[in-house]
Amino acid sequence: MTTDLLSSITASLVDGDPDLPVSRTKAALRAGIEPLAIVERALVPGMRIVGERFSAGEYFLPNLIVSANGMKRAMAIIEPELGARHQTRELAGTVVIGTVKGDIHEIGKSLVATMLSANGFEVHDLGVDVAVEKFVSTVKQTNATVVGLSALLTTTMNVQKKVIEALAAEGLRDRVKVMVGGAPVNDRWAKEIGADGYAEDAVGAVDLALRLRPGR
Ligand code: B1M
Repeated sequence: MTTDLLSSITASLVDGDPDLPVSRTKAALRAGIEPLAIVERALVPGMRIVGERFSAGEYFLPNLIVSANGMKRAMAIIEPELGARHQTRELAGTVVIGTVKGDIHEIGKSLVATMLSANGFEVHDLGVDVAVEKFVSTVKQTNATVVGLSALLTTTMNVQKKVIEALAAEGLRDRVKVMVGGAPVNDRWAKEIGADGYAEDAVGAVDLALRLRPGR
């Protein structure tokens, strides 16, 4: 039954149904399926298929928008459940996160932010299309020890480098670790721009943020 429910969530996202991703996500939670399993085994694979079809010219921008809205609405139901499972944990650290300037892709970054906060981090989520200066000023204000930069476009990856340069210019580079992620980003890019680490997905981002804590 678990597999059937998860597959039906994936199918509803791929089909672009406006309501089924939400109602089936609720049904899966009611059936006792772990929220993280719903994200990783149903919602993320659904968005991956939508992206592949878009790349292949089978889907168009409106398809992306409808599916992304379905995913966002389903995530709004899952996020409190993810958080509730870690209510009592000690603060693991402070993270400033956002999608870089010129890039409005929100879902992956928000998932990373949710997972970090569910794992005990205080998270300052700056949203999308975030200016370089905003990352710098928020790191200063919050005394964050980790900054997370998401980029989904090859054209905006370079802004990750600009943020790292701006942090260095402000003398903050020694006290803040930088982690980068997003579909076009990889370990090699992270090294090339002087980031402290790259994570492929939200679970990896939590592991990385834990490893990047001061004194580790
Ligand atoms: Co856009 N888009 N999009 N899009 N979109 C991609 C990224 C694309 C790969 C689609 C394609 O062509 N196959 C392509 C980029 C090509 C490239 O540059 N290489 C693309 C394009 C071209 C565009 C536009 C330019 C389209 C246009 O207008 N012609 C435009 C750009 C707008 C802009 O940003 N300025 C655009 C617009 C949009 C929508 C607005 C319609 C919508 C976003 C809605 C929203 O976010 N509210 C959208 C969507 C939905 C996608 C795809 C289909 C799905 C993205 C997504 O949400 N995935 C995407 C195709 C794809 O990625 N396969 C695509 C699900 C999400 C859970 O995964 O975001 O990868 P992801 O996040 C993962 C990991 O990457 C990682 O963990 C997350 C969880 O596992 N991760 C991190 C992410 N950030 C991290 C940070 C970390 C660590 C890990 O540390 C800090």
